[in-house]
Amino acid sequence: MNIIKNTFPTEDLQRRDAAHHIHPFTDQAELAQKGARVVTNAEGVFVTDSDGHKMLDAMAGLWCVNIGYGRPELAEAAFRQMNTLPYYNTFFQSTHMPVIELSEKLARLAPDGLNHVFYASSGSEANDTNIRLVRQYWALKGKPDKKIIISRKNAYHGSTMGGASLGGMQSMHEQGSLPIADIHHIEQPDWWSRGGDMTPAEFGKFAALKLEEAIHQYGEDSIAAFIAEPIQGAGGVIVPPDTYWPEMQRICDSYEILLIADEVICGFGRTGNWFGSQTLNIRPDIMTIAKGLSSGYQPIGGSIISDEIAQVIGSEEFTHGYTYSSHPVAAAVACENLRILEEEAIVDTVRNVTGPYLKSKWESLGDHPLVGEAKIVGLMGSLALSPNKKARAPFKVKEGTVGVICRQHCFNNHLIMRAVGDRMIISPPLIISIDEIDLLIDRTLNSLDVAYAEVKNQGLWEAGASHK
Ligand code: PXG
Repeated sequence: MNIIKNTFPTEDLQRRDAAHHIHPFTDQAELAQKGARVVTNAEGVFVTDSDGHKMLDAMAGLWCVNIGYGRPELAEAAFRQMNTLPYYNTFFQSTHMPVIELSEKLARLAPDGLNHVFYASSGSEANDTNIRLVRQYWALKGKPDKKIIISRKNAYHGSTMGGASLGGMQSMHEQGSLPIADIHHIEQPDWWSRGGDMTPAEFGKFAALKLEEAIHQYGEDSIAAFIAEPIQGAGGVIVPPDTYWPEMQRICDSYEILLIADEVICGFGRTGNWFGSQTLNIRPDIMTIAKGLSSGYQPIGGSIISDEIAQVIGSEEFTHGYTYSSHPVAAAVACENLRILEEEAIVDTVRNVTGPYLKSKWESLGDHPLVGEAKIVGLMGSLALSPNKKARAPFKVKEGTVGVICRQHCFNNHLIMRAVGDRMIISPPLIISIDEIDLLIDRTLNSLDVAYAEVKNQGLWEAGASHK
């Protein structure tokens, strides 16, 4: 069998990588100097690098390896499918077994009324589908001017032209003349850094009302949809105040605006329910899915759409599709992944056992002197690092400096955690055990302690302008 094994010295691999491989979201020159971490294998919640370091992966890869690494059932499902039908498309009135089975499963697991799936190979592609889909939906209903999509600042919806436009990341918009036309961004429900003197409840409502203001500004007849992650992930695991989503739902219901819940991170158990929309009581018309759908073992994403939208869209040819929409191997692997999630009651365990256990430990990290706030829902959490928690103050030094220091100490402690600015975030595999949660918390505490000492030693313990 042709398996690519590591038999080379790490520096050699790093040099070859730097010579020919362009990494996503990476400063290539800096990486070429430092050398990439070469990951060679993984099992459960641990990944191992070419120097033999075994690290607890508190990010589940990129928020996706929900059932953990190393499940042979998924490899076998791919092998079986490749031997039976490695590829066929579902254009031109064809279909195949894996996609029939997967669509049926998704319709059963999704909230009531969402029973139809259009497939892609990623979350970005699925969100591109959504842009065309909602505009075509309104055109078919005789309202071709309903084209604008409202999103939020600091949202992440992908890297394609459409996905990055829906996203609210300024650094992404600056490259490639984005956003594309008719996409606008409103306030995000980030009380910690944007709530000023308001209580979280007041700010939640204030941020939600920005949608109503946008509707009045652009006109109900111009707005096709509102898109949002139930809980913002890549933006820093921003958990909205409790008052936010009920108000958002009311606004979407009162005006004729489709609600797209981007479940790429929140879906498939991450928040303790199958979908984040269920945890946050959201009733979407469309859900974007990817990542946990196959636990990252195969690239697959899609849009789960309501009966109403499916009926309207189905009245004419929808001139949209990717070569790998409904890929049979990806669909077979996703089916097997969903079988494991269901049969092993992994989502229930997150809701009733590991989620509550991690929550109590995680929230106690809020008492650490380096931590301003500790937030967590299910198995996605964040720590806002701050030199003055009462004032909710950021550090005076450039945003992200302290986050990078903390992240480096996490790596030194064999813990993979992300830093988004000065927020530390986690999203571990959903199969993490109680003992592994203890290890995660231990390593986090050690990393915070050393990071705190280093921040003080470097003279960085100084507050910038308060967020209050
Ligand atoms: N929507 C959401 C909510 C996401 O988090 C996408 C769409 C795009 O999915 P694809 O499969 O096209 O990547 C995502 C992806 C990070 C990071 O640094 C997050 C994502 C992707 C890459 C990096 O946190 N989320």
